[in-house]
Amino acid sequence: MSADASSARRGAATAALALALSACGSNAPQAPSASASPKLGAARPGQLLACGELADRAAAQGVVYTRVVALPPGPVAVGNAQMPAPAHCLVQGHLQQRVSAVDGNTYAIGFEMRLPVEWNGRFFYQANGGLDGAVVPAIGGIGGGAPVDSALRKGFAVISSDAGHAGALGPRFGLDPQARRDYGYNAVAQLTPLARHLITQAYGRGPDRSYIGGCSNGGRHAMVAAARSTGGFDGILAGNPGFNLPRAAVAQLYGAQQYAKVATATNAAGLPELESAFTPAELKLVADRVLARCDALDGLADGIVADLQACKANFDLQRDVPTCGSDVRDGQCLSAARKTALERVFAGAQNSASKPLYSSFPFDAGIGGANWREWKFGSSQTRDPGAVAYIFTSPPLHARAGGLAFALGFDMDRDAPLIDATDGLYRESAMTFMSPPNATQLAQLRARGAKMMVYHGTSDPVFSADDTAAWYQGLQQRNGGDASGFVRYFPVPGMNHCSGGPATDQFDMLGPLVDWVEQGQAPDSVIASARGPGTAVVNPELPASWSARRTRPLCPYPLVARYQGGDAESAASFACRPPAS
Ligand SMILES: [Ca+2]
Repeated sequence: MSADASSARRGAATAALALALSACGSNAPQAPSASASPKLGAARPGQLLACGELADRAAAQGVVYTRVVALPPGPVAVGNAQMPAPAHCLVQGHLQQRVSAVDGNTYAIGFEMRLPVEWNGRFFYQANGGLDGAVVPAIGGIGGGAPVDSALRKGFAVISSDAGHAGALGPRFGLDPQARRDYGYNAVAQLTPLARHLITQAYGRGPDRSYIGGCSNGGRHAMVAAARSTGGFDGILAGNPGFNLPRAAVAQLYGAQQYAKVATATNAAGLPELESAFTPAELKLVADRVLARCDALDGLADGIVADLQACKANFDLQRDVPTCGSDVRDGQCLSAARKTALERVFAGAQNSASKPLYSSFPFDAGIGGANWREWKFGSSQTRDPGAVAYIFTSPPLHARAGGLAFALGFDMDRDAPLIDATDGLYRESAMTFMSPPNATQLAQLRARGAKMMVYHGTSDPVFSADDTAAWYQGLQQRNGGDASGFVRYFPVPGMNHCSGGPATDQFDMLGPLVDWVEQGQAPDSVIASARGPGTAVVNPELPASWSARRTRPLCPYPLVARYQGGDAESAASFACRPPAS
């Protein structure tokens, strides 16, 4: 990227911010927050000095470079997408290769780093999703669905890793205690100094500013790094963060048990077919009734429930959804048993003593879609049983039958506590290695001037936006009632797990984060766009009544986007305001 292009992009970001500020009308400029933290200096651009000889220049004990190559500008394949990239140096390798004494497998922390020729002076740690296990191309996510830009294109030097295990192992890496720790927090701790070392050798100096970002498990990595103060990151971007991931996985198993009670079909193994518990029409009915009660509470019936807090007081599943007999499946009603099952899942997993095991979930407009179904009825009998059996329990429960049988046989009284347990071999519990040690204790972060932006789709089926809101409330309390001086949380109404759903799910949080860290411009809102017909990557679940390019301001919690009048498809017609009480 040329300096001119970079400057133009920054100009565009500033213009977007100005629009965002004007959208907030009389709210801006706000008084400095009680939790304001020092502003850090801006990064200075640099030039790549070396690529081919980097393997020699950056030689370090225990580090093996397997490929170092200069790449011209051009697309980089990321999954099914082609992301444009500037000329850069690609460095691939691994460190700390070892053979496990526990399972005999060979482990290493695999990584790649992409170092742009025209460097913006910044480092970005790309935290990946799922169980890790794959070195996803180091492009650097900026947040939201089908992002139109990347950290690499913005000029960051980006690192990505497999977090210490090969994907071919699936969840079985969890049998090795060190692989658990690497996945939980240690890969970030090991790779961040290596990335700084590579940057120093490549550009002649270290990064001026460092950032970490990701969604889902990547959001978890970012929050863990924030709370552990790993790596001294200046800016942290956490999307749909699974910061209580083992608890969320247990809640998934609890969900499977509830769906099984109302399933009407059986699979080849004679077990309940979870998909049959709720038809798409039945879940669409619930979403429609949520909209009927809650959509207009933000000032406009537009298919978006911006005031989720007010919705909690206005929507009642028992009252607002018609009840019918269990044999009626016309999509116009739910049986009493189905209501009970859904109510239990949304109230949150619990054990037989009614002790909460995870979090409640908010009723929202996005529960009728494919992503919601896939997580609730699919992952709860595939991914979650595997992760709980191999990675999150001490001792692991992998000797049991897996999959759906594991989910249905999981005892919420006897088995759920194993995510907090240790033994002679597994000396850190899953909650210890996977979660922030104290998620609301971010005093170090604040003191050194770091800033954090969190976003979460309120229709996320696996990590609850309620859990993130509760975390933010706790953070507020710990900071004299206002944490907005260094941490802001942006709920994304209707969005499912990191993207999709009836939502304006395309946005750039990284640009505003840099402006906050380096310019002291706190993000009073972030503009998000819909991905309707005609856009580059169409969101198939966008309601037909929406403009294909609808925009909305995402507002920092607890503020909500309230309609002020004007074009209903434009962010400029909304302002961030306190929720209705
Ligand atoms: Ca609305």
